[in-house]
Amino acid sequence: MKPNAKLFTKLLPGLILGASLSAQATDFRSTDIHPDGYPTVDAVKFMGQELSKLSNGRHSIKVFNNSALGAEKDTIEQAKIGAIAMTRVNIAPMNNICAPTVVPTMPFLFRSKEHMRAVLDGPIGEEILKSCEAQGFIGLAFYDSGARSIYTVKKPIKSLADAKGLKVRVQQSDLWVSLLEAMGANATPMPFGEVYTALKTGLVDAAENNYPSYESSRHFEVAKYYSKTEHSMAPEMLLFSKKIWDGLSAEDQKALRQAAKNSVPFMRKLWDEREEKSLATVKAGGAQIIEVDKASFQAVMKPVYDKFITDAKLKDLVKRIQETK
Ligand code: GTR
Repeated sequence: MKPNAKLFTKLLPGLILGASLSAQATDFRSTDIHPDGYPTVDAVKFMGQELSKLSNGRHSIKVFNNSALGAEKDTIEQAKIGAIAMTRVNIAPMNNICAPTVVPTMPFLFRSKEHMRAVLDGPIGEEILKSCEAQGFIGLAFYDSGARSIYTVKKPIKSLADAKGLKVRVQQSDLWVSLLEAMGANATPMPFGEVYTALKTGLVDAAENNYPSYESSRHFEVAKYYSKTEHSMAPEMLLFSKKIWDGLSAEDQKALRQAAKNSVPFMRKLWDEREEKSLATVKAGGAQIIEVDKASFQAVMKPVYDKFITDAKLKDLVKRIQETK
């Protein structure tokens, strides 16, 4: 069977389900690119248990992780057409689809984990989640994704000058291309699943991510220099298919929203533990953690803001985030 035909057969029950959900019991299908035990995967499983409780055992969630249904760009498409109910993705692949999602991705915007959480838990987070509805997605929650930093194969980055000319893998988002270009690097967008080989074969010189992804993907085995640029705290998102959502009762929609909400503190606890554990694992595996002149990176980000924070609404969001204590 051709890969596409195979994927279609896997998705077919979802398509049929998507058409006539209403009152019956449903095992909602959700996707993730990460392996078993990764905080996002376990948090969505927990959300499923919460949903089951809140719906008196009628509904549950089945997680297809490990990229079983494709890369994040693909699963976003699948959710849009109602072939799957939910997808857990980083906010980055939504940047080209839903403009307000660029805001929490912006370089050096959040001052700390606490600042990021305060913003995303409040009205600003709600507004950004809601803004994806017009594009066919119900934004249910944000999850943590830590701070992203650059890691290199050959030589460490210590200040901005070291990033010049480096081929750096980025997520599939125009904003991410501009962000790395602002540092003087050559940005190469590609799905996460291809990055290990790209680093190993020299197709790229570097990538960027948080500690848990650097560790779980084993990228630290091929790119040993992890330079703490901490250039973005782009969060994770839980997106539900509006196509399926619109066929659910108000009561079921409420249960889904509540279950997603309940999974956030659970996820954060897993996340905080995993960040520490991953850091220890990569260090033990030979990775070097390098302090950088962060200000030199921060200083060149104005063109990225000029290019992406274009209208009054986006400017206001940035301003309100900066003003959030
Ligand atoms: C991870 C994130 C994934 C994906 C990946 C990437 O930190 O959890 O959703 O965005 O990074 O770099 O593609």
